[in-house]
Amino acid sequence: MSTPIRFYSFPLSGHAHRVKLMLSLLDLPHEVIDVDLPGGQHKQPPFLALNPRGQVPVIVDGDVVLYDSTAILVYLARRYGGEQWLPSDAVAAARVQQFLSLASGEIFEGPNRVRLAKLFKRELDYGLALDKTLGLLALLETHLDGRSFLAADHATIADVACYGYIAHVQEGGVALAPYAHVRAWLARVEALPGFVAMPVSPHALAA
Ligand SMILES: N[C@@H](CCC(=O)N[C@@H](CS)C(=O)NCC(=O)O)C(=O)O
Repeated sequence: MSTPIRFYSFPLSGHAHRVKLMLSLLDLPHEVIDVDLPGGQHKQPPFLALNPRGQVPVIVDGDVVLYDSTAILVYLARRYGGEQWLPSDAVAAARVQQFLSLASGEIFEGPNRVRLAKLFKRELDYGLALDKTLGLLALLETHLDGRSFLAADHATIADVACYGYIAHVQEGGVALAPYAHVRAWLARVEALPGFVAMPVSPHALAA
């Protein structure tokens, strides 16, 4: 690789953390560019030229510009990671995809939104987001009973995609104590070589 990957991020973004974690697990040289989300930098033309959806994360790798966290995980795994992170076998790949969809669906609607409500005081239906979060955690608790990782017997991008918002769900007012299998899975992800944590929000520390 000639030049480092440019990674447009925001420190407290769980979506951006997926990319940060993958870059670190793969030990890929990269340059982090923090985007001023509170200041609206992501809705200005220079950033919209990179991502017309006006969101982080974005990566620029040579002439490849990509947005959307799970799409970026697919790219990094295929280009730099090999079979382990995203298998090519039809069934194994589909099992990974099930959890990328979960990350963009239920995790977005549940753990992401309870955290948005509590930490960032976003006006949204907290009760609905909480219901979705509890349903999701129950589903994961059952799924992880007897499994080490989400989509294979080793870590894949499914685990990378799902980790951050589940690990930080307590910032959204949801306790992880009742979910022993989920907590054991989080610990297994945290033990991976190259693991990097998502920062705890100063608001959460003050609460
Ligand atoms: N589907 C996108 C969602 C990204 C997303 O929601 N990013 C948030 C930060 S966590 C953002 O940039 N929000 C600003 C906005 O939507 O205006 C992904 O997976 O990357």
